[in-house]
Amino acid sequence: MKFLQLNDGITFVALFFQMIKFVIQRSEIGAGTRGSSLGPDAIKIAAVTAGSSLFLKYESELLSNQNDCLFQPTATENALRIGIMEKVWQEHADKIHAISSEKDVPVVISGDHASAGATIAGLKMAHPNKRLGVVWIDAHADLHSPYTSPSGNIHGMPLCASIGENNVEMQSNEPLIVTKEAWSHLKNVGGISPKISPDDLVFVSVRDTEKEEEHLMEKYNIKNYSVAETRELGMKKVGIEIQNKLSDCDIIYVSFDVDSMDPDIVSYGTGTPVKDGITPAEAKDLINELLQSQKIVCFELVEVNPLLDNKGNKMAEVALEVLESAVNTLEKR
Ligand SMILES: [Mn+2]
Repeated sequence: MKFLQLNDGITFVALFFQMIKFVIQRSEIGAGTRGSSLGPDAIKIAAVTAGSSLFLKYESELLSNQNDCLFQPTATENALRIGIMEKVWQEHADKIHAISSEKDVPVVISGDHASAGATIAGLKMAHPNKRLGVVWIDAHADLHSPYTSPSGNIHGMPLCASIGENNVEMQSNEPLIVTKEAWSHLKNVGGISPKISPDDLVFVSVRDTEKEEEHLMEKYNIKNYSVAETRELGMKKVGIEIQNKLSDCDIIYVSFDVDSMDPDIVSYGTGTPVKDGITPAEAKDLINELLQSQKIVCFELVEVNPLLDNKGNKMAEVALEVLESAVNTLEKR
């Protein structure tokens, strides 16, 4: 039950149990290319231009960020700015925890995809005894750790943090002690690790992986619906299959990286574009199919980077369409 405060001060009791709340995360310190911190604002500008009331209709919580640390050099080359990322994740996870504990549904709009590790932490903090499934719609598997990452960019590591995996079998780096300690803290945000089982993780549209990540995908037999397979089955069937696969999960989080989409169809307005992705229509169809389920406790959209857009603000405009359609589906459940 919700008590809503109207502008004129009248309070009334709303007869519904869940409310959608936007969470705006402008952190971009997990990315290797600059500009994704502007993604959430680019989406809001797209909403103004389109005359969309999306951001009027729902409350927004704006998280603080540590992006000024980008002016400083970082010593932890295998996990860049990981000490500062701890602060970012803690605040983000606490916010998701608070919203999800109220049984509200956070719809998170983030800069870089590192944020998803904190979203998963917050959901697990809110629901420690529930089995959490994750649908990861992305060109990338984000299954690196400081022990394997070639770039040190933490936006490639959120899933290893969530499954509590270092992947030392494929170790190529020797992280500093300070890096190892901070990594351990990231894995343990909320005091629960691992937060998800690799059995409860499904990929869609992943098509740019490194051997270290492929090792984990094979080791844990993590299903990836390739773009070709989604075309063969159709997104409705893919959505149903994913729900069946995650049928033992109590709650499900859907994480949508806009680079899952084809940059030649949408635009290059994202940090690490990869050709031959899904179309915006396919993304909407899949997300709508998944979000009809009452098990969905959170939806996140990440990695819009207007500084890289070759078509004006196109990526943010398409992201807005996906977001509006996702929120509509959540409303109708
Ligand atoms: Mn990606």
